[in-house]
Amino acid sequence: MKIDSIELREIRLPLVHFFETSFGRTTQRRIMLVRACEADGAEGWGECTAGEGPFYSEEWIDGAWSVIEQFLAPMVLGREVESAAQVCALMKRVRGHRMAKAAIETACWDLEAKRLGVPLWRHLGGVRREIPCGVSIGIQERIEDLFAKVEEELAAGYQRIKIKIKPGWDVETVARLRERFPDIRLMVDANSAYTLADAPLLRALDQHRLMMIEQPLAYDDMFDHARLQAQIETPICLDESIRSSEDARKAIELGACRIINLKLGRVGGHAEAKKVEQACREGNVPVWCGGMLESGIGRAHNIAMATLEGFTLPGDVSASERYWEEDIIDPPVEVTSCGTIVVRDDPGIGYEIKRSRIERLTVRRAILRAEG
Ligand code: OSB
Ligand code: MG
Repeated sequence: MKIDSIELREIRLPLVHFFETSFGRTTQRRIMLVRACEADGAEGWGECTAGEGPFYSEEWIDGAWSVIEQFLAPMVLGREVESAAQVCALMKRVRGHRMAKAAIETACWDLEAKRLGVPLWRHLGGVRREIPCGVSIGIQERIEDLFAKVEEELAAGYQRIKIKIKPGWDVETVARLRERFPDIRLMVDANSAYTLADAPLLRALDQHRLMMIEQPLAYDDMFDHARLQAQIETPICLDESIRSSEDARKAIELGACRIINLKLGRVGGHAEAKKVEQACREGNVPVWCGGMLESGIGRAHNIAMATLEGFTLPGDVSASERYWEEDIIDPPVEVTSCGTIVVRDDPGIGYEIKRSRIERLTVRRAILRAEG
């Protein structure tokens, strides 16, 4: 494989409903898409999962755009590699910036699978044709709004409900939700809103039989999570803290979590995600696929990844219609009445790219080519 050009585009997509976490509210996504091409015109698509601001992690769309233009694209363009699995090694000299790297790397995987004429999920080594799905419900203005949302998602068939929590929207909210829905599979995500001093509050969640509590403590911590896990019964799931397979190995060994939320962008692409999945399988830690409010392209990559063996729990990857009036892929991602997504068998990510829609939504574009 030799990438001849990388096209970057920024598109703007308004969310159907605002999405609020402990670190802020999003109403419109600014999404960077990557199209990687070989000299003969073969192409693949990837999506950068960085947010609008550096709040979930240090990365954000404008930083990712710059680091790709100035450093990452020049490291990849015109360089011959055996396969997409080697693309991340080309960018190794750049530290961090994993979402930016993943945008390029995942596009290369799509390209390679299309060239081979196989669906990406098979090319990655996936073992299931149907993935179990849950939903992530943001912080609401009123508890009644939360009840209505949960009602709606259960009616649609989703297998588990995750709600975002923050100080002031936590124990009481969970208690009322549990009272209203005694038997559902329920979990919470704090996005680093607490410290170890909040252990008593977090322990109060134990009685509500949650599947897990996601990232209660600092985004860059493992040590305090291990301490907290020793004090609570609810399994801790790490999201922000796991940036590589090495992080996964250390977190597991330390007892910092019992479950891992695996996000493709956060770990730097499919090759590293496969390593994280493997580390978790070896450590008997279940994984599930997280989401970053992706458009259809990122969503399709997530679906392919979630077919790997270790993905045994329902993830945050749900139907396009929950996010967008109209997606940029065809067909949109749909969920069955049993709360699953059935993988597609077309080559690569398996969905058609809606080029004219992307063209209309584009607010910025760059085409990068090998020097000389
Ligand atoms: O912590 O999992 C998270 C969205 C943006 C940033 C961080 C997170 C999330 C979600 C939404 O929970 C998952 C989704 O529906 O895509
Ligand atoms: Mg999370």
